[in-house]
Amino acid sequence: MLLIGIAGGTGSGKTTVVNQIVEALNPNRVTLISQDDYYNETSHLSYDERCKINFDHPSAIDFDLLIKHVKKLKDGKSINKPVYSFKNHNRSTETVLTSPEKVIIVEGILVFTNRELRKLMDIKLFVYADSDERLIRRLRRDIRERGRDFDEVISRYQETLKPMHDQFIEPSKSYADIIIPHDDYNSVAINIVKTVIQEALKNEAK
Ligand code: UZR
Ligand code: MG
Repeated sequence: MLLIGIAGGTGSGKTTVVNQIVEALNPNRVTLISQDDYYNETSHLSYDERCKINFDHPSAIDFDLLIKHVKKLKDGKSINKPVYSFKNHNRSTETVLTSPEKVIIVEGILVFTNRELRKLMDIKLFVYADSDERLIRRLRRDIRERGRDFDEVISRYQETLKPMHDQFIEPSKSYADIIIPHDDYNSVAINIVKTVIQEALKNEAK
């Protein structure tokens, strides 16, 4: 079993890279774990209080549960994966029964900031894009898909996203085995990554 960690700032293109890897590994199946589903359970807070949470700080993530689940998957056991609702800023009541495949991907902005989680990863990829590109993508996505308005996205960016990115996410790049520049579709880098993963799977099978 191979555990791949994928980090990178918001809007860097993590989801695109993940999809390309999943496609490239076809017909091998991949178990995908997103850090977003592991935000702390905050049902005891009101909606307004939840809106004030700093979602870009490592303390917003339930790393204990995330690590527990990753270890379980590595042991070949299934997990009940939490499901996060961006609309309510909270974990929803449902979970998804998730089984371990040969390749497990853990993706999220902060997944390299936790040492214990890092140590579980066999391959670490960091997706890199310039901050203006990321802000544009973030604006588009949050307005179109996550029900936010322009001012809300901009003030979040200035108040928490950018400072947290500079403090925690950007420095975690140094833990990466491979940095993927993703200002545009990068098929060369994806092919390299695909080869690295297939080699690792072959070595495992020996
Ligand atoms: P990606 N996030 C929200 O917008 N709302 C939430 O309830 C929880 C998280 C954001 C979070 C982070 N920051 O920048 C982003 N904020 O989701 C991470 N504010 O997701 O890697 O897909 O951009
Ligand atoms: Mg994403």
